[in-house]
Amino acid sequence: MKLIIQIPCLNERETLPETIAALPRHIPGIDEIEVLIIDDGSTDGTAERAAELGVHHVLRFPQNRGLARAFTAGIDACVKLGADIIVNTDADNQYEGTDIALLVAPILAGRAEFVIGDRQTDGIAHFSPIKKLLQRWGSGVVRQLSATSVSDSPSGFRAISRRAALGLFVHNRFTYTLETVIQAGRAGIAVENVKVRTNHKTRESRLFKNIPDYLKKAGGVMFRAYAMYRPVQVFSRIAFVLFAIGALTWGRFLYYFVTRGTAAGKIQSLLVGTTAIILAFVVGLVAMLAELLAANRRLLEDLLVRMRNMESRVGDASSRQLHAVHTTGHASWTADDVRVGGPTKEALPAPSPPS
Ligand SMILES: Nc1nc2c(ncn2[C@@H]2O[C@H](COP(=O)(O)OP(=O)(O)O)[C@@H](O)[C@H]2O)c(=O)[nH]1
Ligand SMILES: [Mg+2]
Repeated sequence: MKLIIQIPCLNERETLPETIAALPRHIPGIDEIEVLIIDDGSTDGTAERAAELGVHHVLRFPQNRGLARAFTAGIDACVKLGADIIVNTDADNQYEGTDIALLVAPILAGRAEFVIGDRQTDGIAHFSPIKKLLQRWGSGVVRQLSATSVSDSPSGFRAISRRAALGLFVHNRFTYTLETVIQAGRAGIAVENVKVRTNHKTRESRLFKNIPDYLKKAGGVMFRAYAMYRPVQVFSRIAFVLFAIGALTWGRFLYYFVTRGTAAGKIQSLLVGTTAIILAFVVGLVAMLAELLAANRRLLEDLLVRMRNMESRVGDASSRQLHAVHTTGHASWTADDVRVGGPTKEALPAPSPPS
């Protein structure tokens, strides 16, 4: 059983040493642990620092492509590198590294394929009350949209089985966290929550400037993801509302026409009602088209899953080249290493100051 811990990074040279040092070198039930860094166009030498720190693989983008793309490229690389389980964590040592053992436990036990670390945001001292409220409300909305019981959907601390990873697709550029939960839930993947610990804040978030910025981006992502996975529900509800408006305004017109015998002064109702009913039919047609497109998307996704699976089994050199994964040559961390005093935390090079 091989675990690859992937860490998306944007200029994380400073915090990477403590993040790597905190990762577990051995977990019961796991034979091999490797670390993959996704360096998304960092300009502070993150990739070089990572190699010095003993990470096993570095995937480097020459320029910034954003976290969502880095996450999916990392997942793709991990599958090709033979991961049975992939754990995603932050480079700012936000999550307690030893809790990775808790995250992978439900997958090892065969209960779940997608495990989300619940940061228990209500207890985090540096989160403002409004941020806590929004986290709670946002997770509630994602629970509804995904039909799962996920308690902390924006958490980036996750464990994903190889099978679930093969079927993950992220279409937005801002964040993978919400869309992957909605997708996993709708695809019938078993999702589980695990309570995890978080560390002190090392710096401000690189992803969102402030709460309105987060709401704007996350709201759009959630709506698009839901519309993509449940198109008929979204568009037929819109069509129903339009039809109801049309029926009411038409009813108003008819009422006056029948009781007063004249349509004078009620022509606007007639116009609004007719327009709303026509729009309802158009949106109804859009719902049918969206469902046809969704059927096509499901077929394409099925093909992609098979292709990813095949690619990961074909000789790995070419596929690694395709994704520019540089393998550093450091040996995997195994249970034997720990017994013979191999690359334990203490053996890692001490963090050096940034140049
Ligand atoms: N690949 C990539 N990683 C990023 C980018 N922005 C942030 N990250 C990484 O994503 C992780 C989460 O970012 P962070 O600032 O901690 O966000 P927060 O935990 O939501 O406050 C960290 O490991 C960052 O280095 C980006 O544009 N590309
Ligand atoms: Mg973070």
